[in-house]
Amino acid sequence: MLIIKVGGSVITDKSKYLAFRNPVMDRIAEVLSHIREQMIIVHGAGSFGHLKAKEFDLPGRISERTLQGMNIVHTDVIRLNNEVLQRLRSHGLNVSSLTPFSLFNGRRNYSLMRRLISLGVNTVSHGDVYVTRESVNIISGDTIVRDLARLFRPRRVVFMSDVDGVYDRDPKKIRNAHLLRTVNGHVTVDGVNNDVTGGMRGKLNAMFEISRYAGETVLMNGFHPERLNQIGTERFIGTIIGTK
Ligand code: IP8
Repeated sequence: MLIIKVGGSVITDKSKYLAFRNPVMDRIAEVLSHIREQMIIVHGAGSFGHLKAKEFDLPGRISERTLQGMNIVHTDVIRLNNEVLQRLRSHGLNVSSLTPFSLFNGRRNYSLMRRLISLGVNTVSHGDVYVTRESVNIISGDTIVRDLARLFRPRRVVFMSDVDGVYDRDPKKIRNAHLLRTVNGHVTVDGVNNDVTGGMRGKLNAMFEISRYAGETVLMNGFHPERLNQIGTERFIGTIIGTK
């Protein structure tokens, strides 16, 4: 089994509310359509989630405002999910989409996902909002991937992000930063950390944990989805996380 996380910063312009990158998702879908292995695809929320989540103080205790924000954000991420599904379907990928808002009643419940996986169905899920007894929570795509990796022990988990991989220094600030082909221990990430689910630092921590459950955990650039086919070869551009 393969779990693929498609970053919100890849398929949306995170600075512009509701800006879907149709051609980018289309190329990713094309590459995925050639894979003959069971797949779970999880996408982030990008500008369909993070901007309104911040504006409405999410995650937060239940209030008129957070409940209103919950509905806005959920409606928006469903719109993004529909765009993603249409791109996948146009390349012949017939997938079931599972939306956390409706699946998670207070706790993160994956029983429907388990059932569909056991039937051999390819599934899609996404970062979302959901309600617990006291609060409106946000579940990031990375947390979903971590839960699924723990449950299904996939052969490989691939994170498609907006960078080539993990660098020894921040490539957005330092010109000759080097891409690391593998990272094993703790690496310092000197990046801006301004998104509601933790930014790059949070993602790396999640990836290290995931690498304990998956045969292989990979970070690569989603703007070059064809690199997926080069994983395991000398030509591959990306980072293998927590090699065993
Ligand atoms: O983009 C965040 O998911 P992520 C979900 O995977 C929301 O971090 C609703 C902001």
